[in-house]
Amino acid sequence: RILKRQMLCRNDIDRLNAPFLAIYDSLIPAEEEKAKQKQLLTLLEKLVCKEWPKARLYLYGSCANSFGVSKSDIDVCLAIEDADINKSEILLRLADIFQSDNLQNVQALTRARVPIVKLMDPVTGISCDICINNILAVINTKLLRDYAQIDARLRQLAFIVKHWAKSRGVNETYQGTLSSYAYVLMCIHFLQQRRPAILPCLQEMETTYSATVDDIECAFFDQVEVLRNFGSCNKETISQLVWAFFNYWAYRHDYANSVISVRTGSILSKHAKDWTRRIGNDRHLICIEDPFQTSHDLGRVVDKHSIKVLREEFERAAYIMQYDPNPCVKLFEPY
Ligand code: 3AT
Ligand code: MG
Repeated sequence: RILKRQMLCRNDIDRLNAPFLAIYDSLIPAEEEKAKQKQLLTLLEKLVCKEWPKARLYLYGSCANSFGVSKSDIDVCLAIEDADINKSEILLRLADIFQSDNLQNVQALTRARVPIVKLMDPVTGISCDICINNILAVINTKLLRDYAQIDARLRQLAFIVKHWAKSRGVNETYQGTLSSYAYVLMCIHFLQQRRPAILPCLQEMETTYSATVDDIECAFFDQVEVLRNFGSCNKETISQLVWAFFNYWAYRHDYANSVISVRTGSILSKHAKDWTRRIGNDRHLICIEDPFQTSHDLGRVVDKHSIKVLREEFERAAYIMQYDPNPCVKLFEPY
């Protein structure tokens, strides 16, 4: 009888596959939008190279890691070797250059945690943030993009989780909730942990790509074409995975002792990382290890108040997945 009941549940949950996939499809950016992003990048490259012929521009973040929904802003990194000039001067010079070329809303934020120039291109309507020499972000963008190519369920799950987080107001680092980057890492880790695993751990495999940035060695397996069948023994569907993801973060994750680590494809202990107490502003109430800057906890923005908000949202989502007659609507209801 128990088996029959489990099968019934499975059927119930699988009824949600089509609506979840429809939501996913509706969020994917159109080719036309991708083309506009390229067009803007080409324009910026042309302007930047006039001033610094050896400089390069890289797209990073969601416009390049394949986890970007439509109508997102783009993140650009200017890689420039000239060590003599300081970042603020470069940003101010960039702002001048862009302003003279009729780009709009140009603003140099030289005092921000990550200093940037912001602008809006009136031709494509795209807004853009440009930072300087944030090469680790370019590399973590590649890692995420490579993971996305291994199993289609990662991109589907991450789109749904990001959409849920934005709708529910828990994708705001300045309010103590998590960044999109952190949510994508949570999805990758979750799929590494399924049995059979849906994703491998690229940083534990043979090195086919490596780069050293600020003394940090970034090495991983990036020939992901050969891993296209990696997760095929696991037949879980998107709705089962969404259910299990929220159930994990609502009831199964050990917030007191565990750190999730995409780098090792496993759970580490807070104790081993010495993340057991508050140091400065790092409270370590939910611990997500950055795959390259391993001393960096992406959960460090979370405080005593926002951890409660976050956990209640995970519980709400788990409850809806289990009991609500119409989870695909209720899950994303604005808060
Ligand atoms: P959105 O679609 O814009 O919400 P995104 O993937 O662009 O998502 P963010 O805007 O949060 O994500 O961040 C842009 C990129 O910057 C993503 C990642 O490559 C890098 N990044 C963000 N936060 C961190 C961090 N704390 N440590 C290292 N890299 C980070
Ligand atoms: Mg972004």
